[in-house]
Amino acid sequence: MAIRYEFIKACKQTGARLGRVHTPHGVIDTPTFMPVGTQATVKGMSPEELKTLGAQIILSNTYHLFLRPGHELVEQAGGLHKFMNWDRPILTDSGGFQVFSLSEMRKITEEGVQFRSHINGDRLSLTPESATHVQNALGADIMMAFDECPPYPAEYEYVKQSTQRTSRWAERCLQAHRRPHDQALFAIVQGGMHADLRKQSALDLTSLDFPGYAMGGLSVGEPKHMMYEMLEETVPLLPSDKPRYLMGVGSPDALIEGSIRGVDMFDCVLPTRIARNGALMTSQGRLVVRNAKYASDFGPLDPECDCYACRNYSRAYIRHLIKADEMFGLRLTTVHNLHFLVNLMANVREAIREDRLGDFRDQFFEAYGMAGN
Ligand code: PRF
Ligand code: ZN
Repeated sequence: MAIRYEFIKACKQTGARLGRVHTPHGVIDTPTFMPVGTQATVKGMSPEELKTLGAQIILSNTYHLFLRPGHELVEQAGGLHKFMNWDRPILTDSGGFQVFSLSEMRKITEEGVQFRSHINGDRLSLTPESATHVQNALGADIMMAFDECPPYPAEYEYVKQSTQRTSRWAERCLQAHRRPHDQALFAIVQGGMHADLRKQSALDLTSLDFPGYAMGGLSVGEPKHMMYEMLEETVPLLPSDKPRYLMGVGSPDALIEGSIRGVDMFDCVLPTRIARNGALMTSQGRLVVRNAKYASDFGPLDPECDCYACRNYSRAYIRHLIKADEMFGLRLTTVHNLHFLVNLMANVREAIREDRLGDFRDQFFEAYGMAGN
């Protein structure tokens, strides 16, 4: 087995779990947040900076690397870790999501997905087999099964057919997998917002014995309470001795609520994307540093943060950099937002250890401002 999940304890107040995932490139403390490095780089960050802020695992994308520079090239370089100089764990998403959000003229069949490259319009396809082989060439510690993420809202009958096909695809991924000894292939539970389809998906996939399970198809525009309901329906059906990953979720409130419902891993472009618009996550809630009211504010982005940006630079300076289109401004806001979420998860783990995650949630929401994000 490529990875091993070590359960440490459950929070007596909430049931959230504290654990560790052991991978070929080191240990991940869970629950964890994974910064997204879509194109084999977390935009603007060096691997050293990511380590300094405490990131233990990053995510990259099959879809993007398949299109450019090509998985053969990454393999020639010695794999993704070596290519990008990141020696800690990496997870690659399968492309089954990005192909739907980015490419044009997609056509889904039982075989896979045909689409046109969003870069040059080339006619391409991904199948469960090719997505698996591309990920084998990239060489991440954790790779994802090729799935379809149905849109929200979607007709029950469509979601049912799609979810059943995703399960058949998962089995094909498992068959095609060439490196089970050093790459863990996770299955992805789908089922839209339908509890019965989610449960069936979880049952079908858990019968196949994957080393980990993800919940996909959530955070696609549905209200948050609905996502939490779906987690409550699904997580209890997943094996307790394997990691559980909630895909594409990264708002602070959802990281806490997801942890409480038994999720171990999260990823999202949110912190890095909003950073590039000058938006920050702080202990007092969202802050848009571009706003005029910060023009002569010489305090840090977040008075409670000890990241590199907050220790050394003011809101006024960072606002100036962003308004003047200086790259350094975006690097500082990115450092801060990533630090904020990585640190939030360290606080969540500490609270689980001390059986007080419920209190932590209440205090956090009070300071962050209601539902927040
Ligand atoms: N499937 C895959 N990647 C994803 C998702 C999914 O459903 C989501 C949904 N939030 C984010 N990333 N393969
Ligand atoms: Zn900071």
